[in-house]
Amino acid sequence: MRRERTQVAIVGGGPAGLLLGQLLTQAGIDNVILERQSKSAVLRRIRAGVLESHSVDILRASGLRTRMDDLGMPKNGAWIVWQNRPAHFIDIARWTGRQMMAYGQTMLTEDLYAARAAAGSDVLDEAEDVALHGIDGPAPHLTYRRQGQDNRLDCDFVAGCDGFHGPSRPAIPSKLCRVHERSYPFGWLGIMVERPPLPDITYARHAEGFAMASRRTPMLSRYYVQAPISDSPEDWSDDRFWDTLLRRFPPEIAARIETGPSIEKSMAPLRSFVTEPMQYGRLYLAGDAGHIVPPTGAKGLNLAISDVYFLSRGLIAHYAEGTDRLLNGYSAAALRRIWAAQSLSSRLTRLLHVYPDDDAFTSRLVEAEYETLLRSETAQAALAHDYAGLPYLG
Ligand code: FAS
Ligand code: PHB
Repeated sequence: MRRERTQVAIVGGGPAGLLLGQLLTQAGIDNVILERQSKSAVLRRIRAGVLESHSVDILRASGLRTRMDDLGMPKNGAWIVWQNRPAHFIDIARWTGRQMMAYGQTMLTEDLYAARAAAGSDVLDEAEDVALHGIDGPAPHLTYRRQGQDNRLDCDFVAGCDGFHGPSRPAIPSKLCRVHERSYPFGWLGIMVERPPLPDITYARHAEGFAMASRRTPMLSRYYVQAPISDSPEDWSDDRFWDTLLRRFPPEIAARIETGPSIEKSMAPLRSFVTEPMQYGRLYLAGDAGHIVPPTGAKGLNLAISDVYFLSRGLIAHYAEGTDRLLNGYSAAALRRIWAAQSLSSRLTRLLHVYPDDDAFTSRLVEAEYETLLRSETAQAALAHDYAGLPYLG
């Protein structure tokens, strides 16, 4: 058993783990990232596409060199288009004075890997059987197997950034956790296509179901359609996908969508999930390890960034000032933004999707909700503030 030591052991080399590593390294705090997959497998993932302005601020302040300002696209908001009703623009620039950034998670993950390599500390990828030990005491450690070698990593703290299926959350005794969960009777079937995107993110609500248009670059578009949770990507030919998507957009917008062969196709289940608290002993959960939101509000990646912001401040204060007030308050600070994002994501998911058990009364209630949005500047401002994301402090 090879034995090493670090100050903060990070489980998971996705956006949360990588950004935490970046912020700790910048603060001179030694850290090791253990990632189960290969670097190429992590970088093949296609997920989120929108950064809140708060996330952009954190990334800029982190000293991280990203291509965000070259390849990203600042946006004033997003459109909702509703079958046979006027469209609504969620105008975050008008109501919050902020913009959002269309910049893909894949590109951000590439930037984070490059920054870590440039700092001379690679991610330990293909780390198998990562297990957490002694997290309820003062000297936790991890064990893992890598390149045929069994290893032990002693540390002061463990950051569980290992996503929904990782080992960190289950390391917290279930009797000490409150789990809040809701699953949805549908998923998002998504494709990537090498065609020019629509100018703005556009959510479509049709009697048949939801569809959405987004972007990654001026020549790379991302589209989604609501699909039964039992479907798999193999059930959806490109022709079936495009026919469904174009049907769910108003004709004048569908006419502007450039279709083509998909270069990626995947099914994302929708789930709302929060575990409380997000810390136990020397273990701190961040990102999808602690919570999942339906992608309707574009919050998943942004919550991972805000969790990491709060956790890094606590760890930096511990090492720089010897104070643990921020660490002790991590979970409460993170959960305030998490529940605000859960609320927005659930409301938008309800508004924009057709549920299999929707009766006529429910359908009319949902339409009335949209009518209020069209009529009321108060409702428009509230949605814009929620969509833009809670400020980090205060
Ligand atoms: P991640 O899941 O990204 O990363 C966790 C990492 O831990 C992974 O690399 C994993 O391999 C690793 N890991 C797991 N178990 C491990 C173990 N035992 N040992 C070591 N490492 C381990 N959000 C949006 O805002 N918009 C979207 O459109 C959107 N689409 C999504 C589509 C899909 C299919 C999924 C699954 C999520 C989507 N999300 C979206 C949410 C997504 O972007 C997450 O919020 C984001 O990836 C969170 O980052 P992490 O917390 O780092 O978790
Ligand atoms: C995306 O670009 O993938 C995206 C944008 C907005 C969402 C979800 C996903 O709400």
